[in-house]
Amino acid sequence: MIYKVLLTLLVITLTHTNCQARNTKGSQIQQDSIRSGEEYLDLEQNYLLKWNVSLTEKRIYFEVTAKTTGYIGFGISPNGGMAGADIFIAGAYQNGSQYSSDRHAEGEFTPIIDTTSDWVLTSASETAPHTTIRFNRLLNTCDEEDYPITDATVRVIYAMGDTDTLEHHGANKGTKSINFFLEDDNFDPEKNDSFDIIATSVMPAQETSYWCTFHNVSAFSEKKHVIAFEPVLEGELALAHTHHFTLFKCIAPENVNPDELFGPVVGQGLHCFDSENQENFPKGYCTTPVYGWSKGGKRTVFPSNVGLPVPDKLNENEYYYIETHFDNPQNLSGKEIKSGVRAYYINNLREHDAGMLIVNHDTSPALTVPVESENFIISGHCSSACTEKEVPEEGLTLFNNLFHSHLAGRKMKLRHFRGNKELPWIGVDDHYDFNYQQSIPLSTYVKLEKGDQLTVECTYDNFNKSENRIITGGLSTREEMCEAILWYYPKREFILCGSAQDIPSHFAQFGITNFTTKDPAYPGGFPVYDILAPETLTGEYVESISFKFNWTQEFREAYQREKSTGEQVNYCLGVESINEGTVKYPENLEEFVPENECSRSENSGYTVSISIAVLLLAILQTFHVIVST
Ligand SMILES: *[C@@H]1O[C@H](CO)[C@@H](O)[C@H](O)[C@H]1NC(C)=O
Ligand SMILES: *[C@@H]1O[C@H](CO)[C@@H](O)[C@H](O)[C@H]1NC(C)=O
Ligand SMILES: *[C@@H]1O[C@H](CO)[C@@H](O)[C@H](O)[C@H]1NC(C)=O
Ligand SMILES: *[C@@H]1O[C@H](CO)[C@@H](O)[C@H](O)[C@H]1NC(C)=O
Ligand SMILES: *[C@@H]1O[C@H](CO)[C@@H](O)[C@H](O)[C@H]1NC(C)=O
Ligand SMILES: *[C@@H]1O[C@H](CO)[C@@H](O)[C@H](O)[C@H]1NC(C)=O
Ligand SMILES: *[C@@H]1O[C@H](CO)[C@@H](O)[C@H](O)[C@H]1NC(C)=O
Ligand SMILES: CC(=O)N[C@H]1CO[C@H](CO)[C@@H](O)[C@@H]1O
Repeated sequence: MIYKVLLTLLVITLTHTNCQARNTKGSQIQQDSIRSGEEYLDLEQNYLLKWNVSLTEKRIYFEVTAKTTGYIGFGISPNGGMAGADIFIAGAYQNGSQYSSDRHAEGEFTPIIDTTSDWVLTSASETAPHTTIRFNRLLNTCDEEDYPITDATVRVIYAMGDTDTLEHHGANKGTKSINFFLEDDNFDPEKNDSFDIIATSVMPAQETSYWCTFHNVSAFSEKKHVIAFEPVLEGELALAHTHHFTLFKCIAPENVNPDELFGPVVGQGLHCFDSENQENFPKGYCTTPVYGWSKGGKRTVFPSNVGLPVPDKLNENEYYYIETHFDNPQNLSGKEIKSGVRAYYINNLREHDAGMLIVNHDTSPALTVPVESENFIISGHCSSACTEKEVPEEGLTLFNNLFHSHLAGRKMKLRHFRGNKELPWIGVDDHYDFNYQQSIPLSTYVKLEKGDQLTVECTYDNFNKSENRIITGGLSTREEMCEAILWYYPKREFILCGSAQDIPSHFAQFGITNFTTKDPAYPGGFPVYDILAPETLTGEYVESISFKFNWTQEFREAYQREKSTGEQVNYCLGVESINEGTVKYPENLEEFVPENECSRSENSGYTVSISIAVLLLAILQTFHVIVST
């Protein structure tokens, strides 16, 4: 009898322990929703992929309809190629029977069948000229031959066979970046009112331009909640040349009529950073970022308890400012582009108002990526001193993140520290794709408390080895940025928090003892730095440090240490702006180690130490049961 009680309790406690183990995310709040979407993987629209993710089942369901009566290949790859890809091949024979195999590829040749099969085919049917297959997989199968699917961007690869025999698929293959966790499927744009903030601009005839436009949104007589933002890019020109844009809100100073201040410039545009025209445009009042979109991005839908409050003041027109980055490598002129944002709003207000915070490393020469470097890490910190002042007692809930870097960006990570303890990463993207930047709903919301530190880590490859130049912080896509743009609630005036080495200290590392600045090289660029001393390095900073400086192995190592773990100057833009003090990683850091779901399941759910704890608990509880009965 006692054994039976013990056994029952053991089972109960074991289940209980497992539940707790899954909730080791500490201050995070588990979201229980289904993400789904559908996309053609090819331009010809011959391969349609649909998916849905169940966070509770930790499983992803796929359906592919492809214009083939041969096999359908689907895979997830580290970089878009075959090597290292996790591949599923399936189809239906003419006699109706179906086939499938879980495979992986070691190169550009027929993928090898996995030792264990983790993809499940639920149906395959063929109606010429199409085949439809349905299949699913655990997000993390714990099979080393499979690729774990996370809430980061993945590169999917696809192929369509001419026949059911697995032979070379010719041109019928390709790759696309997708984030399977994006869309919240309970949003129906048809059912909501919206307002547009859309610019019609003539794209400047230069390779890179930041074009800024002013916009007017009609007064609302009562408060609304914006619950989704959707990019509007009309036509192929807009899609091809709009690299990214940021929507800012314009706020007039007190006692100034916004209609008088901003009204005259509505509908007009200018080079955002062109020093000549600035005084005619009141953009200094348009500094609150509201929404960020980048190439490849989709609609951003808010969680069901949050909305972005509009307007700031009832019965007053609101003014916005869009900073659009156009890519125009062919220097096309006279091309009119219509791009901007459609905001969907509701009248029945939700529980919370939303705000936006940028955590970054400053965009300056202090962000210098060495020549011929791979996996070079730059860290930008949002200091504990800053959150101590700007985060309210009850904390802030972070629910959405957009990573932003340029062409050399390879990996991005947003880390979270409380004291010397590191909490789970807020965002990780090990396959960062410049052409696919997007506000991503966090699958687990994160509580930011007073005194917490956030650190954004950006990993770069200075890929253009033939050119052999350093890459510095800057606005063009060939220069770099390092940013995490976060949505949170409840809203505060807390908008920017980051760090960088100050310029003289940064320069001192190269032995630079005297320098000067001159005007930007292009409209909107940053000032150009000229080195005056020492004599061996005189000349423009990028030229000298690329070609005159001796990048010895020893220097590289010391420089990397400084850029990732060294002390930096912090800045903080909130209610009480602070720009003093230094910041780096916490001392005696206890690093976060992600839970290894796999080692756990291999040991059928518990380890020796858990078993002992469970046994002790069970004995204690049995004792308690016996005593109390
Ligand atoms: C997800 O896909 C599976 C398989 O197609 C389907 O059974 C399930 O109902 C879907 N779930 C939702 C919420 O769409
Ligand atoms: C259907 O066709 C395939 C390929 O020709 C064959 O391998 C399989 O045995 C057939 N199945 C049935 C049920 O006839
Ligand atoms: C780009 O085009 C503009 C206007 O057509 C011209 O003034 C400019 O010199 C061109 N620049 C380059 C780099 O070709
Ligand atoms: C902004 O929009 C409102 C309402 O449509 C209008 O009354 C006002 O004149 C507009 N202002 C400008 C400068 O266009
Ligand atoms: C690499 O550098 C060369 C030489 O300056 C340049 O022509 C080329 O456009 C660069 N490639 C990329 C991808 O930036
Ligand atoms: C830096 O160089 C300028 C120009 O040569 C010179 O006037 C100045 O004294 C120098 N400053 C220092 C600190 O050496
Ligand atoms: C760079 O430094 C290394 C190690 O000190 C030295 O061997 C090499 O000659 C130097 N190269 C140049 C171009 O000065
Ligand atoms: C005002 C309005 O129509 N709101 C709708 C917006 O869309 C959501 C989700 O689709 C609906 O639940 C609302 O009723």
